[in-house]
Amino acid sequence: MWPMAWLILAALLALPTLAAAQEATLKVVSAFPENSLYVKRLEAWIERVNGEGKGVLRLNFIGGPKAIPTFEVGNAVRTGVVDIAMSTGAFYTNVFPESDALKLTETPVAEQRKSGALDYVGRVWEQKGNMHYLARIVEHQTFHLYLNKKIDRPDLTGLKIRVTPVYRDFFTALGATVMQTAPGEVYTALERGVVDGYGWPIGGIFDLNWHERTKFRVDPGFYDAEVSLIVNLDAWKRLSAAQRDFLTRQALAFEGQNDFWKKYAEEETRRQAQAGLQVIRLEGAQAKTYLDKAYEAAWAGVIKNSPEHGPRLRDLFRKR
Ligand code: 173
Repeated sequence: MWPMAWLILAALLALPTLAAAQEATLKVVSAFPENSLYVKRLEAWIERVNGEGKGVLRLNFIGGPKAIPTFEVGNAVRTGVVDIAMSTGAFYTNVFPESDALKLTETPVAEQRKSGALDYVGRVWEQKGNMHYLARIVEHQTFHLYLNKKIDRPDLTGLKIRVTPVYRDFFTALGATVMQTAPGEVYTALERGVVDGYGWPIGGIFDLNWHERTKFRVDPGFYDAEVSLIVNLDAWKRLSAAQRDFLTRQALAFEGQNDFWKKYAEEETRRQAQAGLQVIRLEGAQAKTYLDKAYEAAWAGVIKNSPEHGPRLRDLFRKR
């Protein structure tokens, strides 16, 4: 009887520690500003995950670029300063240059999962970034050039344009002088007239009031905006199989909502027109030159920076 009582007592004493060990808490940051729609959707997702994950997993949202500056988020994930980030490849080319290639996918992420493209991505992210690639939570958003000076052909000579690695090679190939800033610095750059325009997806220019300082949008759009969840690989491996499974299912459910972005693209196009933004529409041969240059310049950049993975990624990302 007594040994049994001791056993029960020992089990009761161990309970809190066991429970604590069972529920993992992961620190999450965003490379995008807190007032962006990306972050609002992230926070809603985190709330759902925490509701359903009681006793299994807890996500603790630390914040946006005020917590970790946009272009340092990738290294924070690589080294484990944070466990999870919502970011885009262009923001962590300082960790490994292949990251920026995700903008060049020509098929939806659901197809990339079936074709094996995302398995390849996963291996590169693990080996070169010490990251587990969890899910793509933004797609169906073409990038655009927004301007305050009018152009009538695909030539940006004499214009200064705000970029990230997403647009750098393309806008440079069109003759622009480029200046890199995080999203959080775009408004001030426009306000001070430091730049004549900027690159951004079709959706989101109202989030930080850039529409107040924008006259034109150039069509057609190019590439496909990518925002993803990436996890520090050591933190990922520390999770139990059940925790990894739970997080994967939650992230895939989030990714499964990406059709939202199709409707959002239409809404934002309308909203821009209502706000008085004028469209500079390149057509026919000019549109073709513009788009060909966009893809040629970007792939040349990716392949130059990664002769090892660049050509394979181009092959895997192509529409079949
Ligand atoms: O900051 C940017 O213009 C950028 O690179 C980006 C990438 C994905 C989504 C939105 C913006």
